[in-house]
Order: sequence, then structure tokens, then C-alpha cells
Amino acid sequence: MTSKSTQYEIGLIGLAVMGENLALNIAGKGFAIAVYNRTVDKVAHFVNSRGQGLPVGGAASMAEFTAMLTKPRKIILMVKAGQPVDDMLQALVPHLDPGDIIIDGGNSHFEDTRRRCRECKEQGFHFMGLGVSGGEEGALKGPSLMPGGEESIYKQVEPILLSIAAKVPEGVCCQYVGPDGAGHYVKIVHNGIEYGDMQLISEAYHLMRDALGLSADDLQQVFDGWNQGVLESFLIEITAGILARKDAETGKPVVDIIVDQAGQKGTGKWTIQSALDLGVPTPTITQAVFARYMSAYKKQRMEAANILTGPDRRYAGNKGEFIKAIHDALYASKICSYAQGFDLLAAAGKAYHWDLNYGDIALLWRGGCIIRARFLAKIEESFRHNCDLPNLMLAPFFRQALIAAQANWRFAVKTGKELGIPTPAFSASLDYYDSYRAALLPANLLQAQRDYFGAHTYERLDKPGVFHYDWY
Ligand code: NBP
Repeated sequence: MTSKSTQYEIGLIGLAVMGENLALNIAGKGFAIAVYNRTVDKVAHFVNSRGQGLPVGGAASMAEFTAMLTKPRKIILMVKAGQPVDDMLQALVPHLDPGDIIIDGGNSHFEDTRRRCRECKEQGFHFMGLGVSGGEEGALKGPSLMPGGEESIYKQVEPILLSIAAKVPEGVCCQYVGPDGAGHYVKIVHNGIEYGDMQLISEAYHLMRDALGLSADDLQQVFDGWNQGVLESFLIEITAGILARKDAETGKPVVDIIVDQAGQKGTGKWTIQSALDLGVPTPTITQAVFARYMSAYKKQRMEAANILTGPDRRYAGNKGEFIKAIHDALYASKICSYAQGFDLLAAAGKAYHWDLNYGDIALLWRGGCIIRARFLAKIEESFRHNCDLPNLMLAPFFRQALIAAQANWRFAVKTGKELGIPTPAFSASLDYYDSYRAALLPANLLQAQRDYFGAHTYERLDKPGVFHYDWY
């Protein structure tokens, strides 16, 4: 198939979109890489096409693959998350020697990664969970990498990971995250935040499209403008790019011919499942996941549109002021969403005994990944300045930003409500902000109700202790 030797520094299994591009990135940095895939035909095809001229060797069997690697072997799995990872491990393990390192670069659930770390350790191998973000292009040109596992084992693969990761002025987007499932957990939260960002951008688009009647071309200019300021990010940039595209067949904007139903692969759901397990309020991310579920009710929504009434959706006020208000609502909501994500990381760090460094995590996401954005540099700065920050919203920079955006944020949400245009993530973010800053929430009444029907007891504001009132 290709020249064989035992001199391949690293191996990769799984030649789909991500695996191929990651292998090319690694080989392009001068590391000799051996590749293997369950459907073996893909190996020769890859080596003889995109792998040409690079230090890439293909293997036709697992035995051949493992024989090509220098010891201790370093093997990246880039296969479909879930059972395929266990299937591959089962096939791989008989060919390994104690001390070999297996790195799962897929979107695995962190609990699976914790289990696989334990199981591999029992068999004398090392298992690392590596969060990889940036899609196809990131994998090829420089992804954001979130490595977890034993730190001493990470050090053995660090030179390769650092050389292939994205680089930003502040540093390299690859830092050791923590033990066992920490890397994959950070990737899950990254994806939850990504869901939040995408939903918030879509709500801004929805308000401007329906309330102001802006065309895709108008909207493209707005998003282009926003990408020059505090909202500068990959997702805002591609949103402007999407709005500019025309369908070759009809000449219409492509965005206008796409069905309003969003798919998902489940990592947003994992984020909010973990938030529920750990007792962390993540309403922006949760609403972003639910908004995708609601979008899937397309048939019901189309029927209900003819039955359930609401107000006229057109906004009659000043267009420029409303666009500015939407911008500020998006920015403030985004801050809330990241505050929730980092709060979740803090809770997970405590629960799973990971000593997470939030400044490092913000830097990991600064480049290469889907949520890369200018303001992540400010998040990094905030956590470097105070690593015990109880909530990102309390950092001086973000506190000021929220104060500055607040009036416009409320105006955008209120106007959306008045016009009957749903803004679930904008609204949830504002409620998060207002709840977090409330010294007194109505949970006193709630606790009284619990005590009334279930004798669940309560504490008092005026003295310590646990009390029960005889309600009946
Ligand atoms: P897919 O997630 O589509 O997986 C395809 C690969 O998994 C192929 O190599 C396939 O082999 C292999 N595979 C399957 Br399917 N079932 C298998 C089994 N039972 N045993 C062994 N191998 C099996 O590929 P991808 O989109 O490149 O993603 C790879 C990983 O990276 C996934 O975990 C994904 O969630 C993650 N990820 C993807 C992106 C992205 O933008 N796509 C971004 C970040 C992370 P075959 O050729 O024989 O079918």
C-alpha cells in the first residue's frame, strides 16, 4: 500500500472528514503518521490521493498498523462517538503493549471517557480524551484541542498536539485540561456554548427580519458591521457570509430557501443534562437546545400559525435604534451564556476533582474552534486576574459591558414580546441576569408551599435553625 517501517511517530484510526484532515495536519507538520480505517479501501485511497508527498503510511490491517508505530505507541481514534470507540478499542487492544497511549479525538461523552480511562489503566494502557473543535477546516489548518487524561502521558504527545493546534496572538489553543474525562467535558461545554451562540444570533436575525423587514442583503451588511466590533467572532462572520449567498437555481438568498428545522448531534443536550445533574442554572444554553426541538415541530407550527393569533410583527419605531438594541441584547446575552458555561465547568471541576484553569480554557477556545471570538481574550484576562471569580458577570469588564447594554437589552426583549416574535435565549439570558443579581427571590413562598404540603421545613431570615410551621 505504502512504504512500511516502524518509524511512524503516531497513528490514527478513522478516515472520515475529521480523521483525514487531522492526519494531513499532523503529517504536514513533519510527523510521520500511520493510518487505518475499518473500511480498509479508504486507507489506500487516502494515502494515494490527499496523503501523496506527505509522511503518511497506510495499513491494511490492525496488526500491520500497530507494527508500524514506534513504542510506546500513540494512537488517535477519530471514529464515530459511542459504541464505535469501544468496538475499535476491542479490536486494537490485543495488538498493544503496556504503556501504549490511545487518544480519543471524537466527541465522546465524558462519562464514557472516564470509564475507558479506568478500563485501559487496568489493562496497562493509557487512555486520553481529546476534545477537538473546528470542524473539517480546523482539523486541517489548526483546531482547538482540549486534552484530558494523565498529565505525564499528555506530555508525551504534547509536541505533536502543540504543533497542529490553532495559534492566536495570546498563545496556542491547546493546553492540558485535567484528568480522565476533563478534556471531553470541556468540549461538551464548548458545544453547549456553541448552541447558545448560534441561537442568539438566530434570534437577532429573526427580530430584524420580521420586525424590520430587512432582506438577506440588508442583514448581511448588519452582521458584517457587527463583526468589526465587540461581537467579532467566527459565527458572526459566517452568518454574514451565509446571508450573502444566492441560490444558483432561483437567484434567491440561500438562507430563504432553507427549511426552518435545525438538527443536532446531542452535545447540547449533554451539556444541559450535566447542568441538571450538577444543579447549575444554564437557561440560555437550555433554551438554545429547546429552540432546536421546537424548530422540529414544523408541521404543527404551520398548522398552529393559522389558528393561534398574535400581534402585528412590524416594528414602527426607529430602525437604527432597534438594530443597536438587538446588537446590545445579543452581546449581553452572550456574556450570560458564557457565564453559565464557566459556572458549569466550575461545578464539574469540583464534582469530578478536576483542577480546571478557566483562563487556559478561554485561551483554548480563542482560536481554531467554532466559538472563537474576540471577547474570549477578555474572558481569559478576567480569569487570569481572578481565578476564583464566582461568576463571569462579576468581572469588572463584563459587569461594565452588561450595565452599558442593559437598557437596550431590555428594550429588544420587551419589543420582541410586544410583537410576538420569540426570543427564548435573549429572554432567558435577561432572566438569568435579573435572577442572579436578586438578593431576594420568591423562593420563600415556594419553600412555604413545600413545607405546607410536605413538611419539608424552612430556614428563617431572622434566626438560625430549621423550622416547620403547623399549616393545617
Ligand atoms: P463520523 O463521526 O462520521 O465517523 C466515521 C468514522 O467512524 C469512519 O472512520 C467509520 O469507519 C468509523 N466507524 C463507524 Br461510523 N462505526 C465504526 C465501528 N463500529 N468501528 C470502527 N469504526 C467505525 O466521522 P467524523 O465526522 O470525521 O467525526 C469523527 C469524530 O470526530 C466523531 O466523534 C465526531 O463527533 C467528532 N467531531 C466531528 C466534527 C465534525 O465537524 N465533523 C468536529 C469535531 C469532532 P468506516 O469508514 O468503516 O465506516
